[in-house]
Amino acid sequence: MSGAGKSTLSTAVRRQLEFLQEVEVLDGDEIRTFLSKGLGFTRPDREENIRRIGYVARLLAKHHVAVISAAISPYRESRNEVRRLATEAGLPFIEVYAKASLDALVHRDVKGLYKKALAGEIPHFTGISDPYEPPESPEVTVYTDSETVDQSVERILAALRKHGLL
Ligand code: GGZ
Repeated sequence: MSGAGKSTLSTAVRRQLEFLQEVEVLDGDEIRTFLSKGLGFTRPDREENIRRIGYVARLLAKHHVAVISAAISPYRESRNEVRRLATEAGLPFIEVYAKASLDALVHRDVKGLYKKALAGEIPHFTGISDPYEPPESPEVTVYTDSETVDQSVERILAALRKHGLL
Protein backbone atom coordinates (compact mmCIF):
# COMPACT_ATOMS: atom_id res chain seq x y z
CA MET A 1 0.00 0.00 0.00
CA SER A 2 1.04 3.64 -0.15
CA GLY A 3 3.84 4.30 2.33
CA ALA A 4 4.59 0.60 2.90
CA GLY A 5 8.20 1.08 1.82
CA LYS A 6 8.20 -0.03 -1.82
CA SER A 7 10.40 2.82 -3.06
CA THR A 8 12.81 2.69 -0.12
CA LEU A 9 13.29 -1.06 -0.46
CA SER A 10 13.60 -0.87 -4.25
CA THR A 11 16.41 1.67 -3.99
CA ALA A 12 18.16 -0.38 -1.30
CA VAL A 13 17.85 -3.64 -3.27
CA ARG A 14 19.03 -1.88 -6.42
CA ARG A 15 22.21 -0.79 -4.59
CA GLN A 16 22.90 -4.42 -3.68
CA LEU A 17 22.41 -5.70 -7.22
CA GLU A 18 23.84 -3.00 -9.43
CA PHE A 19 27.44 -4.03 -9.16
CA LEU A 20 26.46 -7.53 -10.33
CA GLN A 21 24.20 -6.63 -13.26
CA GLU A 22 22.15 -3.90 -14.90
CA VAL A 23 19.17 -2.93 -12.74
CA GLU A 24 16.16 -0.73 -13.42
CA VAL A 25 13.54 0.38 -10.92
CA LEU A 26 10.05 1.07 -12.28
CA ASP A 27 8.59 3.21 -9.54
CA GLY A 28 4.82 3.80 -9.43
CA ASP A 29 5.14 7.55 -8.98
CA GLU A 30 7.64 7.97 -11.80
CA ILE A 31 5.76 5.66 -14.18
CA ARG A 32 2.63 7.72 -13.59
CA THR A 33 4.54 10.88 -14.51
CA PHE A 34 5.84 9.52 -17.80
CA LEU A 35 4.50 6.20 -19.12
CA SER A 36 1.03 6.33 -17.51
CA LYS A 37 0.37 10.07 -17.47
CA GLY A 38 -3.38 10.63 -17.56
CA LEU A 39 -4.32 7.36 -15.86
CA GLY A 40 -6.20 7.62 -12.59
CA PHE A 41 -6.97 5.16 -9.80
CA THR A 42 -10.11 3.39 -11.00
CA ARG A 43 -9.77 -0.35 -11.43
CA PRO A 44 -9.41 -0.19 -15.26
CA ASP A 45 -6.79 2.57 -14.98
CA ARG A 46 -4.77 0.70 -12.37
CA GLU A 47 -4.98 -2.46 -14.47
CA GLU A 48 -3.73 -0.55 -17.49
CA ASN A 49 -0.90 0.96 -15.41
CA ILE A 50 0.24 -2.47 -14.25
CA ARG A 51 -0.05 -3.89 -17.79
CA ARG A 52 2.27 -1.15 -19.04
CA ILE A 53 4.75 -1.72 -16.22
CA GLY A 54 4.69 -5.46 -16.91
CA TYR A 55 5.29 -4.86 -20.62
CA VAL A 56 8.28 -2.57 -20.07
CA ALA A 57 9.64 -4.90 -17.40
CA ARG A 58 9.53 -7.81 -19.86
CA LEU A 59 11.30 -5.82 -22.56
CA LEU A 60 14.09 -4.92 -20.15
CA ALA A 61 14.30 -8.39 -18.61
CA LYS A 62 14.66 -9.98 -22.06
CA HIS A 63 17.89 -7.98 -22.27
CA HIS A 64 19.07 -9.32 -18.91
CA VAL A 65 18.19 -6.25 -16.87
CA ALA A 66 16.97 -7.01 -13.35
CA VAL A 67 13.73 -5.06 -13.09
CA ILE A 68 12.31 -3.98 -9.76
CA SER A 69 8.73 -2.79 -10.00
CA ALA A 70 7.54 -0.66 -7.09
CA ALA A 71 3.85 -0.14 -7.81
CA ILE A 72 0.90 -0.78 -5.49
CA SER A 73 -0.82 -3.20 -7.87
CA PRO A 74 -3.83 -3.81 -5.60
CA TYR A 75 -5.62 -6.41 -7.73
CA ARG A 76 -4.61 -10.07 -7.55
CA GLU A 77 -5.80 -10.64 -11.10
CA SER A 78 -3.45 -7.96 -12.48
CA ARG A 79 -0.49 -9.34 -10.56
CA ASN A 80 -1.23 -12.86 -11.75
CA GLU A 81 -1.52 -11.64 -15.32
CA VAL A 82 1.91 -9.96 -15.32
CA ARG A 83 3.34 -13.04 -13.61
CA ARG A 84 1.81 -15.27 -16.30
CA LEU A 85 3.16 -13.15 -19.16
CA ALA A 86 6.65 -13.08 -17.61
CA THR A 87 6.64 -16.81 -16.99
CA GLU A 88 5.45 -17.53 -20.55
CA ALA A 89 8.37 -15.45 -21.80
CA GLY A 90 10.71 -17.64 -19.73
CA LEU A 91 11.46 -14.84 -17.26
CA PRO A 92 11.61 -15.30 -13.49
CA PHE A 93 9.05 -13.38 -11.42
CA ILE A 94 9.48 -12.70 -7.71
CA GLU A 95 6.53 -11.15 -5.91
CA VAL A 96 7.52 -9.19 -2.81
CA TYR A 97 4.74 -8.26 -0.43
CA ALA A 98 5.73 -5.17 1.56
CA LYS A 99 3.36 -5.56 4.47
CA ALA A 100 2.57 -3.05 7.20
CA SER A 101 -0.51 -2.64 9.36
CA LEU A 102 -2.95 0.10 8.40
CA ASP A 103 -2.28 1.63 11.84
CA ALA A 104 1.42 1.90 11.06
CA LEU A 105 0.75 3.38 7.62
CA VAL A 106 -1.67 5.95 9.00
CA HIS A 107 0.81 6.81 11.75
CA ARG A 108 3.69 7.15 9.24
CA ASP A 109 1.71 9.06 6.61
CA VAL A 110 4.81 10.64 5.02
CA LYS A 111 2.83 12.40 2.29
CA GLY A 112 -0.28 13.19 4.36
CA LEU A 113 -2.38 11.10 1.96
CA TYR A 114 -3.96 8.85 4.64
CA LYS A 115 -5.14 11.89 6.59
CA LYS A 116 -6.85 13.21 3.48
CA ALA A 117 -8.22 9.80 2.49
CA LEU A 118 -9.64 9.21 5.98
CA ALA A 119 -11.27 12.63 5.81
CA GLY A 120 -13.01 11.45 2.63
CA GLU A 121 -10.98 13.78 0.41
CA ILE A 122 -9.42 11.09 -1.83
CA PRO A 123 -11.78 8.77 -3.65
CA HIS A 124 -10.23 5.42 -4.66
CA PHE A 125 -7.44 5.57 -2.08
CA THR A 126 -5.94 2.10 -1.67
CA GLY A 127 -6.85 0.48 1.63
CA ILE A 128 -9.21 3.28 2.69
CA SER A 129 -11.70 4.02 -0.06
CA ASP A 130 -10.49 1.43 -2.58
CA PRO A 131 -9.61 -2.28 -2.32
CA TYR A 132 -6.25 -3.84 -1.58
CA GLU A 133 -6.13 -7.56 -2.22
CA PRO A 134 -3.14 -8.95 -0.31
CA PRO A 135 -0.94 -11.43 -2.17
CA GLU A 136 -1.85 -15.06 -1.41
CA SER A 137 1.47 -16.68 -2.15
CA PRO A 138 4.19 -14.08 -2.66
CA GLU A 139 7.74 -15.40 -2.94
CA VAL A 140 8.64 -13.20 0.03
CA THR A 141 6.80 -11.05 2.57
CA VAL A 142 8.64 -8.26 4.35
CA TYR A 143 7.12 -6.74 7.47
CA THR A 144 8.03 -3.11 7.10
CA ASP A 145 6.38 -2.07 10.36
CA SER A 146 8.60 -4.34 12.47
CA GLU A 147 11.76 -5.04 10.42
CA THR A 148 14.56 -2.60 9.61
CA VAL A 149 15.19 -1.73 5.96
CA ASP A 150 18.40 -3.79 6.11
CA GLN A 151 16.53 -6.84 7.43
CA SER A 152 13.89 -6.58 4.72
CA VAL A 153 16.54 -6.14 2.02
CA GLU A 154 18.41 -9.20 3.31
CA ARG A 155 15.21 -11.27 3.18
CA ILE A 156 14.52 -10.14 -0.40
CA LEU A 157 18.09 -11.07 -1.40
CA ALA A 158 17.64 -14.44 0.33
CA ALA A 159 14.52 -15.05 -1.78
CA LEU A 160 16.49 -14.20 -4.94
CA ARG A 161 19.20 -16.66 -3.86
CA LYS A 162 16.61 -19.33 -3.12
CA HIS A 163 15.26 -18.99 -6.64
CA GLY A 164 18.73 -19.18 -8.17
CA LEU A 165 18.79 -15.53 -9.23
CA LEU A 166 21.84 -14.50 -7.20
C1 GGZ B 1 -3.25 4.91 -3.95
C2 GGZ B 1 -2.35 6.95 -4.60
C3 GGZ B 1 -3.63 7.44 -4.86
C4 GGZ B 1 -4.74 6.57 -4.63
C5 GGZ B 1 -2.22 9.02 -5.34
N1 GGZ B 1 -4.51 5.32 -4.19
O1 GGZ B 1 2.81 6.47 -1.54
P1 GGZ B 1 2.90 6.92 -2.91
O2 GGZ B 1 1.72 7.92 -3.22
O3 GGZ B 1 4.19 7.46 -3.43
O4 GGZ B 1 2.43 5.74 -3.86
C6 GGZ B 1 1.10 5.88 -4.27
C7 GGZ B 1 1.05 6.04 -5.77
C8 GGZ B 1 0.25 4.85 -6.32
O5 GGZ B 1 0.49 4.69 -7.65
P2 GGZ B 1 0.71 3.25 -8.27
O6 GGZ B 1 0.95 3.45 -9.73
O7 GGZ B 1 1.75 2.51 -7.50
O8 GGZ B 1 -0.71 2.54 -8.03
S1 GGZ B 1 -1.32 1.32 -8.86
O9 GGZ B 1 -0.24 0.31 -8.99
O10 GGZ B 1 -2.43 0.80 -8.05
O11 GGZ B 1 -1.79 1.80 -10.16
C9 GGZ B 1 0.59 7.23 -3.71
C10 GGZ B 1 -0.02 7.95 -4.88
O12 GGZ B 1 0.39 7.26 -6.09
N2 GGZ B 1 -1.49 7.96 -4.90
N3 GGZ B 1 -3.53 8.73 -5.32
N4 GGZ B 1 -5.99 6.99 -4.86
N5 GGZ B 1 -2.17 5.69 -4.13
